[in-house]
Amino acid sequence: MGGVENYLKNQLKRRKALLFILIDSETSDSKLSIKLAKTVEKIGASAILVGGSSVSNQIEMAQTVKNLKKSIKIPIILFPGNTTGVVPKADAILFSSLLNSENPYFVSQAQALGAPNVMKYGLEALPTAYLVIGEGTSAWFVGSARGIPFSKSKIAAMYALSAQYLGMRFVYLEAGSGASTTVRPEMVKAVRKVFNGFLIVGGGIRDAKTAKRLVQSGANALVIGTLTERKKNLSILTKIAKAIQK
Ligand code: 1GP
Repeated sequence: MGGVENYLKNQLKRRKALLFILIDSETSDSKLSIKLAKTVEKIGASAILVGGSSVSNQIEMAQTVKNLKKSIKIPIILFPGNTTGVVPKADAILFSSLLNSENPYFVSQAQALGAPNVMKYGLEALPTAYLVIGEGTSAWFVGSARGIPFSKSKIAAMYALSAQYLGMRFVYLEAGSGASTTVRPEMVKAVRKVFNGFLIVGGGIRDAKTAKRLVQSGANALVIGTLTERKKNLSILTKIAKAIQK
C-alpha cells in the first residue's frame, strides 16, 4: 500500500467520508482549474481527480496536472478513461477495470497498454473496480458498459464482491457525469455489506441531503464534477463537504 492510499485511510479516521473533486481538463481551462482546486482544498476536499471518460487530449491533461501539482497540497489522482489518461506528475491513479464493460479493451487491454507508463511516471496504482450504473452517460457509451440497472443492487453487490476476491481495494459506483439520478442509497448499502474496501460513489450528486444519504449508506468518498462548473454552486459544495465529513 502506498502513500496516497494510506493518506485516504487516515483521512477516514478523522472524517466520516471524503470529498473528491473531478476536474476535466477538457471542459475547464488551466487557470480556472487551479482556482477551483485551491478553493475546494480550502473547503475540505481530500483529493482532486483529473480525467474523465472522454478526455482525448493527453498534452492538455499533462499540463493541467503539472500546474495543479504546483498549486495545491492535496493529492492529485488520475481518473483515466483510456490510456491517454496516464500522465506524469500526479500522485496516484485509479487503476481501474470497467468490470461491466462488454468490450474486453476496457476490462484488461487498456490496463496492459497503460501499465508501463504508470510505472515510468511513478504513479501509485489504486486497484479499482469501476462499475457503471444506468445508461445514457458518456462513461456508459465510451466504455461500452452494460449498465447495471439502478434498481439492481444485488448485481452491483455481486460485482463488488468479485472485485474484492480479485484483490481490488477500491470500488467506484459510477452513475456517470451529469447523470440525472445518482446511484441509489439501497445499492450503496448492498455493496457496503459485502465489500470491505474503499467505496467511491459519483455521478449526478448535486445537493447535501443526497450526499449525506449516500454516505450514511456506506460510501467512503463522493466524487463531484459537474456541480463545480458554476461559481454560484460553491455554497452548495461547501454544504456537501460539511454534511459528509461529520
Ligand atoms: C463522473 O462521478 C463523476 O465521473 C462526477 O459526476 O459530474 O455528475 O458530478 P458529476
